[in-house]
Amino acid sequence: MFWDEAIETIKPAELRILQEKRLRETITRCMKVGFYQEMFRREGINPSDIRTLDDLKKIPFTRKSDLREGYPFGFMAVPLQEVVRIHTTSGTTGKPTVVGYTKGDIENWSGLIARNLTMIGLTNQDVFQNMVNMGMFTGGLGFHYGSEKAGITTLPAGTGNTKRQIEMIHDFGVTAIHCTPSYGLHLAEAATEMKMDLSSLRIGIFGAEPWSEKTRNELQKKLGVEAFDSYGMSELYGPGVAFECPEHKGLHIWHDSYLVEIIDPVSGKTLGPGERGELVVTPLVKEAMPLLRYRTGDITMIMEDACPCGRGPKLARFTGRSDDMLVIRGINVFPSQIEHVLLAIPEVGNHYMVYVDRINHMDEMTIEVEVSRDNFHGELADLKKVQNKVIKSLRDVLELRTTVHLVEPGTLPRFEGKAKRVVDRRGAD
Ligand code: DLL
Repeated sequence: MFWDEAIETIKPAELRILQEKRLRETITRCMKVGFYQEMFRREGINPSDIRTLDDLKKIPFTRKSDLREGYPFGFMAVPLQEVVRIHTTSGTTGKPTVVGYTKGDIENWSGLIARNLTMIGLTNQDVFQNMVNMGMFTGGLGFHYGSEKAGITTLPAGTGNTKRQIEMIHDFGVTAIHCTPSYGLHLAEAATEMKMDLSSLRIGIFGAEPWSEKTRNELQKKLGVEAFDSYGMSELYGPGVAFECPEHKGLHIWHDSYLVEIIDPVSGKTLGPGERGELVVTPLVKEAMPLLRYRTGDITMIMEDACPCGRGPKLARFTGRSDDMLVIRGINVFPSQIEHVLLAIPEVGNHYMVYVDRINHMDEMTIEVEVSRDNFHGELADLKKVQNKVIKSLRDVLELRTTVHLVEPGTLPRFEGKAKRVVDRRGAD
């Protein structure tokens, strides 16, 4: 069992001492990274100037776009021989963001997930089906290692083949599942169609994309589970950063491992508890890829009320992003990546529109792109090869199936001001 009472209910004064000690260790690790050496030099900061939590404000933010500069291994604070795992996630252009883990990181990360799973009541009596991608995405292996560490019987089911997933839940008496909320709804519908009894289920963990209370109610009713919200991001290890406890009012973040700030995304000014803004995190135990004041782009707030469970301050449910990143079926997509792909294909022009819809509970992305004038000879039907090329190139970069419609030159909207090429029609849900 992974209920670490001493750490999970640590008193604020003791927590501060621990955080400051770990902050200083993090600074030492960051000084092995060229980006931070250069930042400290530019800002005139001496590593020994950062001793307390108040000193943190002296350090500028780190952004996802900074990580791009270091592609692939520029942000590693240890030699590659000490990196035992690499995951990647979408970056703001064609290149992914690379995240590395030492053995110690894998221990820390799986320990945090084991704590979360224990917090929501999973034990070695449970059978857990992990229905997210087991590859470069952090969600699959992250939960897998955490749940094994907590002694839970774990099925690394991965994604796809919904019929087989449902049969496994039924045949193996699965008690807990993990997937994106949209896949959870899809699964529920498929189970109803198959007339399969999933009454062994009691807990559902849903995350990797924003979801609402309405979706929670639907998931709970249709799957017969208690639904828990799980938040994370690859740069901060992956899933397991913040997690709901059985109170279901906000997400606990482990303050011994993550230093949390909320800022106004425009001015960068620090906001207090109860004020909604962008989450900025300084991970305190990351070894291979330490980060300082990392701007997550995710909008939330620190909640004012203490939680009856005794654990530290919570984050409110995430309500959106401060940038233009889209989350499609749990996969992060930046509109700039789409543009990058289209501009590299000479047969299509640089006018395009992106539509995001939710069809049968699943996110669907449709891209309309104009054929370039040189390639249009009166019949779109002749351009099937071009259409397939666009679909394939998008899939290679985004790792996502998309629908592509080629349209005649000059038919898509032109913008005078800032182009608004992305239309998200998924609504509040
Ligand atoms: O999505 C890690 C994860 C895996 C979390 C499985 C939970 C479950 P990334 O692919 O790097 O990592 O995407 C991180 O997804 O910055 C948010 O914008 C969004 N996101 C993740 N969880 C939630 C959530 C994983 N519970 C990005 N609510 C983040 C809202 C979420 N948005």
